[in-house]
Amino acid sequence: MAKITFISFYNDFSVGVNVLSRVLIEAGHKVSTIFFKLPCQKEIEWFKEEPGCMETFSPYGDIVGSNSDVNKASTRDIKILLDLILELKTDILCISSRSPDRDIALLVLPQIREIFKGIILAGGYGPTFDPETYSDLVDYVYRGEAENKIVELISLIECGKSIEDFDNISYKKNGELVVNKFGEPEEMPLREQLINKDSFYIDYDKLYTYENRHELIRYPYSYSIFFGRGCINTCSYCSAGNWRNLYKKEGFRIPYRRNRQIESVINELIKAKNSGIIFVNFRDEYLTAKFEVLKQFFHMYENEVNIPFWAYLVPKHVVNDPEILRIAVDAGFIDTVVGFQSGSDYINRTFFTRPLPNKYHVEYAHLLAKYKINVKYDLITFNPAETDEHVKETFKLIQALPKERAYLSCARLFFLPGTPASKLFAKFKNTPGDFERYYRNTLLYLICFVMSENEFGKILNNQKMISSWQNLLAFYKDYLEKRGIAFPIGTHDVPGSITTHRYQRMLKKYNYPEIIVWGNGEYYKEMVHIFKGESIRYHIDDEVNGNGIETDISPPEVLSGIKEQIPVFICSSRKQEINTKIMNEYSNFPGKIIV
Ligand code: B12
Ligand code: SF4
Repeated sequence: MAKITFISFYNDFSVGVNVLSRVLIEAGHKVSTIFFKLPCQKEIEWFKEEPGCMETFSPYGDIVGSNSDVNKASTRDIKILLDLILELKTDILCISSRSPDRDIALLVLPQIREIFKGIILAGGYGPTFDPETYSDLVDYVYRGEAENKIVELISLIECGKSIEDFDNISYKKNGELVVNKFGEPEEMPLREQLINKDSFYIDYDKLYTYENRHELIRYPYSYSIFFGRGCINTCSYCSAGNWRNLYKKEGFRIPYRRNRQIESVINELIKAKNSGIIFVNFRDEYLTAKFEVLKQFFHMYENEVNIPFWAYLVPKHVVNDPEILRIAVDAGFIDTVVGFQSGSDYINRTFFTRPLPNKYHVEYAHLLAKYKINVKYDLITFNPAETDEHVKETFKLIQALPKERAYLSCARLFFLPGTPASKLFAKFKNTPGDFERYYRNTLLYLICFVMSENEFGKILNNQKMISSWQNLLAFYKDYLEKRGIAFPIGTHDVPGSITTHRYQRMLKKYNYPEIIVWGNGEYYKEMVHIFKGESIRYHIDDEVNGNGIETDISPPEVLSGIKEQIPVFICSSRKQEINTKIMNEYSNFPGKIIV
């Protein structure tokens, strides 16, 4: 049995590490995980000439940097990390990282190398696409998927045998990079994850354990999962969509999608639900399968999981068959992203290798609006291939989008290694002198989003305004403030954001003969109207000075006496706590708890 420690950078959760941890623990190893630095986004004053991580724009117009560009590891952070590695008595260290983690890897790995005498392995997107850099920093790089290889790999290392001939391994020998061939990938990757309580989080000079991670992590009640792996597109700037091409170069044809068995996904989610999770993120490139399979999955999800979820659906599939969307919404679909990237179909086709015309995405956006889905529209700015005409096409696109429950998210074009984008854009030269123009265009997109066509036309005719990003930014901020415009994020914290309309839909669909409502505070007051006309067996308000509603029974021991399948609707800012309380204290309660 080996003592293995994973290190993941700028993450608070890693499906890859969780999957590998399960496989290793089932094989008898002891596994710990260290999340070194958490995901971080901060406003910055100006663009970096060469950002190490993606730069984006807040919907309020500010420039936002991320991760190592804005929250570098301090000397104290690193000291805590080194001490922890030694304290855990690690035998084998497994680094899991992405390309933008390069800076932190270059900073931290040499220091780890000095104090840690065991074998260091590195895997994930970063080392897979850049074995050259990583093989100088660690003993061995593992490229590609590892769930069917990791146990054998670790046991060879444990027995002191060489892994130099092992498939997918890269390393430096006499200064030369050795890159081994790939082994057969799994037909059905992404096994069930293990949520490892032996996890540590280091950020802002402090160490947190799994138990007190809530102090650091904003949404510890959400769960990330994959229904399957693989994208049906291959956008030029994306590593996930080009994963299949990586395998193709190695002689393996993997299908566009490799979906897990429905039962395995549902079982994993039921376990997550029973542990108190109240939000699910499907991290699939697209949550997609044959319609019949997807339909069956959403039905099972609705019946057995029924937690609101975030996912990407395939716009064209939904437009061709809107029934998919209806079933997804019934299951709990409440939030998503629609990627437009450019308003020009030509730019999307030629430079982003995204062949689907925008009209499908616009139609999809209208369908989403019909179902009150929260949505973020993605655009890529700083695109040197775009002319003024393409920028105008983007204005037109923005004007055609539904605006309710939506916001515009602009990101600066960013080249990831292993993706074709850098070649496609190679002939263009961007200089810092261009940054002001790009920023002005981005601000105009944001302004266009909140204005009528008429109003926006006037802005475009105002030369003084549009020739200065400072003027545009000041005008935009003032415009938002005067009109009280704020942009929505789908969260349990605000009733109208994901809960009110979802509950309304369920009440209508199921027409329950009786319900129980557990609600308190302002949260409940805001949504009480939806229960008008319902037959409510009990109103539960367990706040000592509950200012929400009249209380029939308090405290809610009443639940323990109920034998019928009567649903409980939780309308409270303490949703997670109440949900956990019902599960722990009234575990025999037969009804559904609807979060
Ligand atoms: C979820 C996710 C996130 C989450 C991560 C936390 C979480 N909750 O899981 C969040 C939202 C934080 C995130 C952030 C970012 N992400 Co992200 N993210 C993803 C996503 C959608 C899933 C990752 C995943 O779980 N994959 C599935 C697992 C099983 O795969 P895996 O991690 O690669 O692990 C497998 C192998 O790589 C290998 N492996 C992995 N680690 C190790 C270690 C060892 C030792 C070994 C042997 C093997 C091994 O085995 C695993 C099992 O097969 C991917 C896209 C995708 N579909 O993969 C993008 C992706 C990983 N993200 C990406 C990027 C760039 C980012 C950012 C860093 C962008 C930025 N701003 O710079 C940001 C961080 C910014 C921020 N502040 O939020 C890129 C990475 C590309 C690259 N070349 O590195 C991806 C691929 C998307 C893309 N555009 O192509 N992300
Ligand atoms: S659709 Fe999304 S996940 Fe798929 S290749 Fe394009 S950007 Fe990547």
